[in-house]
Amino acid sequence: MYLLATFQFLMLAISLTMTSVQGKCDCEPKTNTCNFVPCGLPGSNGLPGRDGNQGPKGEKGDQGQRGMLGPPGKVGPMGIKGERGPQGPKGPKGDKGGNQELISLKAEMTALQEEMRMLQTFINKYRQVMILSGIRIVDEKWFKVMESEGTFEEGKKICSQSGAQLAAPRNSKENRALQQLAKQFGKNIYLGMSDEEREGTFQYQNGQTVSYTSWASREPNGERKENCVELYTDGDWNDKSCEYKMLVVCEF
Ligand code: MAN
Ligand code: CA
Repeated sequence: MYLLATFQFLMLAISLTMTSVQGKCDCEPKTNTCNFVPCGLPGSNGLPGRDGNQGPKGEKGDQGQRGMLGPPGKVGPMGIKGERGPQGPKGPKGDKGGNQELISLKAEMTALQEEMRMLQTFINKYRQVMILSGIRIVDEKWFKVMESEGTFEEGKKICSQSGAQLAAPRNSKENRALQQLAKQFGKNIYLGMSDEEREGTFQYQNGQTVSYTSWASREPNGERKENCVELYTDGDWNDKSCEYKMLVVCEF
């Protein structure tokens, strides 16, 4: 700063000297002669000027130094499958022949027995509910008490409308089921048979001659007046006129 100020002072002094030598003079216009008049002492140094404008962009610098080592890259793809290895050593001795199979068969049987027990429980409950509803199952035959009572002809019609026919027991087991229904509902039942076509020969609805019977003593005795058959609540049969109103039981 001190050197700059000294330099500036010197430059100003030189400049002022030059000016006074070249033209700072009082000339006589008429004579065209000059009289040198010595100029005053140089003034004191002025205040420094304002900062100049930003200079132009510098030239491109030299290449920098090599950077530090970067982080490792991502894992590469899986390699190709290797070759099959050598055969392993011999395994331990197996169980005694058939033992394992027997154990698994026993477990399977126990599971099946449990399933059977549950199914039987289900069937028993189902049967109980059906009995209360007037349904009895004997082997593959189902007997069902219908809602309304009727004569022999009405009974036949009611059953056929349900795709069934009037119940006709073919053996003592079926007869017993019907007897239980008659007893349960307190009413006699018309059976699906008659001797209307040929007096004295009772036939099923399909025309076949009746093969199983359970006549009460001294029955049938009605001859041409009693062509239908009723089942008493004790399971015995009686030939009877077809016009009474009885419990209608169909077989499916
Ligand atoms: C009534 C009727 C007959 C039946 C006799 C039995 O008269 O039901 O069909 O044979 O009773 O005593
Ligand atoms: Ca009779």
